[in-house]
Amino acid sequence: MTFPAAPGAARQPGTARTREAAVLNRIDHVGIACHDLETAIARYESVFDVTVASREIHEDQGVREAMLRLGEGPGTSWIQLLEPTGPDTPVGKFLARRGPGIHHVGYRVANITAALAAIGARGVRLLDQRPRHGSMGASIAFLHPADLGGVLTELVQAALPFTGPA
Ligand code: KFV
Ligand code: CO
Repeated sequence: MTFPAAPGAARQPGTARTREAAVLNRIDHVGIACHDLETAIARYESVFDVTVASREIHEDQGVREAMLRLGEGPGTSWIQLLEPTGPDTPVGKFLARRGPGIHHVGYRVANITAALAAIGARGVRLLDQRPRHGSMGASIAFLHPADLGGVLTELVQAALPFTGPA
């Protein structure tokens, strides 16, 4: 079903434009906290026959991470293995409190700036007011887990839209 947008209504919660902006297109990745990245990679590779497509360090987020590819083409999604760079980081604190396991879910959006505005207008606390640099050139932003059923939620706008064959 489509909702015609009223003129000038783009910034009001509940309008067609904000509904569109807040759409989560699919799961981009599941972030999994681990104590040792190389050990976790070896385990996932040997159990699932997945391969690492990218390894990066994000000093601003306090993580070393690896992206393991699931599938091909426009439906590709990822397992993101996360090792903290120190104890006083989001993943370091999470590991100390809960141990290894699912740390966050990343959802793909078409326009992260519009999505943040729309979702913020619905009362969800934005941990990032503006997008920041994420894995593989993506723009990312986090939403507070306390407003989303205890799930730390990441919005992901991919670096480039997929243009290859389906
Ligand atoms: N999931 C659910 N709840 C969580 C959580 C998580 N991952 N981390 C912390 N909490 C809960 C925690 O259990 C506690 O709840 C409360 O948040 C405060 O925890 O009910 P409780 O007991 O009060 P603290 O004090 O340990 O943590 P705090 O300093 O408040 O920070 C929590 C939070 C979510 C605000 C922080 O971790 C954050 O800003 N995270 C966003 C950034 C991030 O996690 N970066 C690492 C991934 S980088 C990534 O994915 C990249 C680069 N990428 O491209 O995909
Ligand atoms: Co992530």
